[in-house]
Amino acid sequence: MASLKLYFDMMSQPSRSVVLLLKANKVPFVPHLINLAKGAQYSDEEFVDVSPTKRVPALKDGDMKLFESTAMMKYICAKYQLADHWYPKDLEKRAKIDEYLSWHHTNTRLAAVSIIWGKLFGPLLLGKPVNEHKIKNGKKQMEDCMKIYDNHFLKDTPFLSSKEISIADVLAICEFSQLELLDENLVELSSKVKDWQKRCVDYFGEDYQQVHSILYKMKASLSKRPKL
Ligand SMILES: N[C@@H](CCC(=O)N[C@@H](CS)C(=O)NCC(=O)O)C(=O)O
Repeated sequence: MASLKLYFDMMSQPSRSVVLLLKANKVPFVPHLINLAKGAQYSDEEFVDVSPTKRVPALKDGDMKLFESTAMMKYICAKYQLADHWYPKDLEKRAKIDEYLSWHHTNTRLAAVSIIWGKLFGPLLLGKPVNEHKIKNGKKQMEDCMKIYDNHFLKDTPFLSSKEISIADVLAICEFSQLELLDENLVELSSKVKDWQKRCVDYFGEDYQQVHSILYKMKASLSKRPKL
């Protein structure tokens, strides 16, 4: 039996990142679903013991417990000796991947989360009205992010600050995919970002589709509802 146990919900962007990395590298793991919509992050005692923040993803490997998707992906790269491009050993290359990983949380993720909660999850899950202020701020931040992607992370490279795909790309594409739940014209991605996104999706092929199947199902059911 696999030693690695992963606690996740596929509706969670960082959860999808970790699952995608594991699947793409055929690393076996024991899945433990945490249904956030049902509050399992609070009620599942085994999970709460592993993740003191009560957030997914989290993992357990023997006695080792870990939360935070980026820490987990780095651990998986080292423990399972994944191909170097995922998280290069070369100091400079690694620093550039770390640069994206650090930037991601307060930029791409913050912008995407503001938009998605303002427009969709707030009304749908919490019964709140659409929050135009949140959406406006998120869109502005996403526009700023596009400039950094175009002029920095994707300036001269097909993947984020790298000639080859890495855990930075995994983290980023699983955040952008959440925006697919929204109307297509709500968030404007730059053409460079769209091309990079397609490159990543093509790279992962069936694994990407599998990891996102729950999102596609939700998108299909949302399309049958009156627009918010
Ligand atoms: N920085 C964390 C973010 C984890 C996170 O925000 N997880 C969300 C789902 S995407 C969660 O578990 N939320 C549950 C809650 O807030 O109750 C990571 O990258 O792992």
